[in-house]
Amino acid sequence: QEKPVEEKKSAIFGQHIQKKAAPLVAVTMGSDSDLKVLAAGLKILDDFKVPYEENITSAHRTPDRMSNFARDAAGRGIKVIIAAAGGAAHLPGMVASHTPLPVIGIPVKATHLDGQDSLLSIVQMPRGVPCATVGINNSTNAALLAIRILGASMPEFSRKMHNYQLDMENAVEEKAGRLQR
Ligand code: RP5
Repeated sequence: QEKPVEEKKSAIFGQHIQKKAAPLVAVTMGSDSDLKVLAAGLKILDDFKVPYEENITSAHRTPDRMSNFARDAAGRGIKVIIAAAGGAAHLPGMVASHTPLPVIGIPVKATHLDGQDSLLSIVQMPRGVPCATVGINNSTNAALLAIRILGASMPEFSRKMHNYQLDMENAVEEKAGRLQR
């Protein structure tokens, strides 16, 4: 998958070299089976040219890998974490317990309970350890929320978000206009 790159001029060779921008958002998931749900959100991050990284860290199957990832994220320059999990979806909450960064949980519809199990597992965090929770399978909103958080300190993302909102408004106005004709 193509990542945003920044162009830099090499001091030694005088040529333009492409350097991958350091990731600002980390997207983690409990299993590769969550990837299909994440696709829409990853597209949003691509469209907004947000540098991001993806990985798989299961709270239950790889607890050490998960805690190492969450503990190191802030030190590596990550600003927001998106965590997707289904079933007994403890990943977003456990990641939030290991980092001071904002964490956005995506409940994945993975079992027989239509994703209600994941939703309740993520949203019912104890006081003191917040984990923002979007709707079931709604990786689009997770990505948009991550971009809004970045936008609070990075005007370029705030500007892009404003344009996204204007586009959305125009699209609805256009449909409404067509209905009225
Ligand atoms: C969770 O269990 C994952 O996040 C996934 O949604 C669900 C099922 O995982 P697999 O059995 O498909 O690997 O941990």
